[in-house]
Amino acid sequence: MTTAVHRRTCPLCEAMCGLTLEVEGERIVSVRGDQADVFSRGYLCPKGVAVADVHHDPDRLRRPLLRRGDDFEEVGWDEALGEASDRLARIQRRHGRDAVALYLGNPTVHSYSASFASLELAAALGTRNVYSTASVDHLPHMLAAYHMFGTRALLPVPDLDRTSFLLVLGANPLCSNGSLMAAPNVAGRLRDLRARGGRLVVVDPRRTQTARLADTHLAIRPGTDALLLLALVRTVLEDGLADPGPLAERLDGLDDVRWAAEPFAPETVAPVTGLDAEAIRTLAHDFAVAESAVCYGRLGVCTQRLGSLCCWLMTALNALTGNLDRVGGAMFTTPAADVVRLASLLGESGSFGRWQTRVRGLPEFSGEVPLAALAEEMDTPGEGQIRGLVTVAGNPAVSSPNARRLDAALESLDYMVAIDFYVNETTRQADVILPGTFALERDHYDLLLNSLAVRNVARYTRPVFEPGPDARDDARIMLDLGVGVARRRRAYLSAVRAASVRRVTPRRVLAAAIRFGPHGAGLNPFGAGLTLHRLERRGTTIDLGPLEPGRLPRQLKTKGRRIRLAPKPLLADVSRAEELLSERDPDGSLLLITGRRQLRDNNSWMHNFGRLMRGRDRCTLVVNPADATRLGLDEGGRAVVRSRTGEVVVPVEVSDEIREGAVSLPHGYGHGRPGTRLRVANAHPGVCANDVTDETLLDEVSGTTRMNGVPVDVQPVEWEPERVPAAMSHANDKG
Ligand SMILES: Nc1nc2c(c(=O)[nH]1)N[C@H]1C(S)=C(S)[C@@H](COP(=O)(O)OP(=O)(O)OC[C@H]3O[C@@H](n4cnc5c(=O)[nH]c(N)nc54)[C@H](O)[C@@H]3O)O[C@H]1N2
Ligand SMILES: Nc1nc2c(c(=O)[nH]1)N[C@H]1C(S)=C(S)[C@@H](COP(=O)(O)OP(=O)(O)OC[C@H]3O[C@@H](n4cnc5c(=O)[nH]c(N)nc54)[C@H](O)[C@@H]3O)O[C@H]1N2
Ligand code: SF4
Ligand SMILES: [Mo]
Repeated sequence: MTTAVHRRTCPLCEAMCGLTLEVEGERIVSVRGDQADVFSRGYLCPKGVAVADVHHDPDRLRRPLLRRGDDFEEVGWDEALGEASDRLARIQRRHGRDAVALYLGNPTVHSYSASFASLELAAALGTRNVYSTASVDHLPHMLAAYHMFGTRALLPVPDLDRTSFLLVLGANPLCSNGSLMAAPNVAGRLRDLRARGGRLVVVDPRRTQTARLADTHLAIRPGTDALLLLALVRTVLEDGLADPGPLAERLDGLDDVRWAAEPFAPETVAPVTGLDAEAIRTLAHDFAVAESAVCYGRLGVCTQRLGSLCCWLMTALNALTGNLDRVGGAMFTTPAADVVRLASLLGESGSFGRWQTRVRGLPEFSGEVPLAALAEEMDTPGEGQIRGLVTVAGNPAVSSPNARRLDAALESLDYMVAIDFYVNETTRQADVILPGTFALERDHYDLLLNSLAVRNVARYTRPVFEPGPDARDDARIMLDLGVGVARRRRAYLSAVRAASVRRVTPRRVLAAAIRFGPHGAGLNPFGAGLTLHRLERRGTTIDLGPLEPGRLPRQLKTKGRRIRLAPKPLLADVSRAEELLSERDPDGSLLLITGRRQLRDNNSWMHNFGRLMRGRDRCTLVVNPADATRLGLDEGGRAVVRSRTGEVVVPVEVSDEIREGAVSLPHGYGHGRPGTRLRVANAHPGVCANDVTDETLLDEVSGTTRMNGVPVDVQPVEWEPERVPAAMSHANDKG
């Protein structure tokens, strides 16, 4: 049989590595890193190879499933979509539009067409109950950008390849491969940083793989990063180290920042953060005097009690030290399809607090409300209660806080539609499952991720496999469903809108965005500029050069193109940081952190492949030796972790890589639930970290859940045959 070679981008994480796939007939026989890719240069991680496993997975659904009693039956698309549209429209007619909720999961971001279509589906449903993973992920970053720059789409990216000082808070890019910082082979890039004399400082309660590469590791107490950042800002201002450079004339609110940071001297924050005052001062000085420097942070500082303050202060620190929008600092991309402009044209630059959730009054952000509210909106009776749900590429029964409550609430829904290709912990509860094609059967362009990359790159690829006649992609499914529900609700305007997008197709929107983008050909057919057609003919990654300084002013969406260095809603939250100053944990108390990405995991959905699941159990509780001794925990023994919301029983790993007072669980496990069809994953169930996270613990400003810094109680478990299975599986609490 002849072997065809296909080259395309890995769709699994933000790094966008180039892959070379060898295909014989319908089979992928090998996956390698593409040596010729100008961005990834041959790098790939173990998950990259597993794209073949997803593609060929016998557990992956290819046809719609309709619930029949306790089981599912395969049906045709028309029947499945017809029933789904009927039932959702009926709920909306009877109980109002908000009675149907939409949940958008993480993989939506990796498909440009699904990203467009999800906006249309939300518009067609016309519900205020839109949820996504943003509020357990990067919402604080977007909120800070919205308040400071006037658009949530303008997210700074660390200039990883040129900086001389990288300060990382609460991120482990060696395992996550970088987030809001698309960069294949982060380890290589960080080694390059060290080799050119640059410095790396990592702030993390755990000595992560990234921390091990660093010059300095500061093992901070969970949830106190805002105090550290305020102390850094204060020191920079107090010691005359502030020098915002060319942006100085655009900065508003410098005095407010000075005033806000005043109470946070390094000596004051030291005992609460668990860091040394002198180390904080040194860090502030080194950062400020470095030739270039950038402060970067991810989940550990987003999904924690003062996440929004952290995201604001990181950008403020970069701005004050002259490192915003300049080479080696926090920069802005010039992607082929300009997402900032596109967002503005589509009316998606952002909004805040236009409405509140029904039960707890949590604020809307850019058309969505916090995931922490989803369960209560479903299980609290009354007008406006959610009775129907559409999930798209998401697994909220594992990924949302207090996941058990959500799991139970799913069961109480009148109707649930899942656009997904697995019967997993969430979709097992659906009434209809609509499986879109996997990435290799779709065309691919990294619309969103290109705007967050450490270099300007662009690539468009055709599908590796032509989808079969009976296959549909996610975008088409969402648009069909949107049209179907809107029509049946007699919301003809919405129906016409969704139908016209379906007619135009996301591909044409993308083509226009590229043609009229910063590198585009515009209307000149003879120019050398980019068009989608030219990108398609190339097929490989095109390098559009390093990030350019001076991008910010033109892109600001604030009045008068000013930078709000001290936005009021964030400034007001400094009072919470002050409260934290006087807070002392009782002796022996423990805080759980659940940001522990590992190279062979991908959130909850890639545990179904033998090659990624070999080796020892990765779902363990990491405990500091001092805490282990105090609690009587042994390496390899089991512990029960309890919080307000629930408990899990998990193997213990004793290690001084974690600081005292913190314990760590990875997120994304908790398989083995009845009714799921995940042969390999179910043999490696692990426990669901979100069985013990708490939907009432938030970053209050944004409504983002505090997935890191959850108070827990930990005890050893002696072998008790009855209780262990009860605590470890959901078999007993679900019929
Ligand atoms: N291999 C792999 N890669 C992935 C994913 C995956 O599941 N697996 N998921 C992708 C997704 S969806 C995302 S959003 C990104 C996330 O990317 P990252 O944020 O880089 O990944 P995490 O492992 O969650 O890192 C969070 C770090 O924060 C630390 N931390 C916890 N609490 C605190 C705190 O209070 N303060 C500080 N300073 N640190 C704290 C944790 O110890 C952990 O090291 O990764 C993406 N890449
Ligand atoms: N405790 C704790 N909780 C967390 C986190 C944490 O660090 N700690 N991290 C949070 C973060 S950053 C994130 S992003 C979320 C992730 O939360 P989710 O997005 O809800 O969960 P995933 O595990 O990414 O599940 C992705 C789903 O999409 C399906 N899927 C994969 N590819 C496709 C596709 O192409 N089309 C369709 N239709 N479906 C597809 C998979 O089958 C799976 O059901 O979890 C969050 N939850
Ligand atoms: S780092 Fe791994 S999962 Fe991420 S894009 Fe590269 S190969 Fe794919
Ligand atoms: Mo994420």
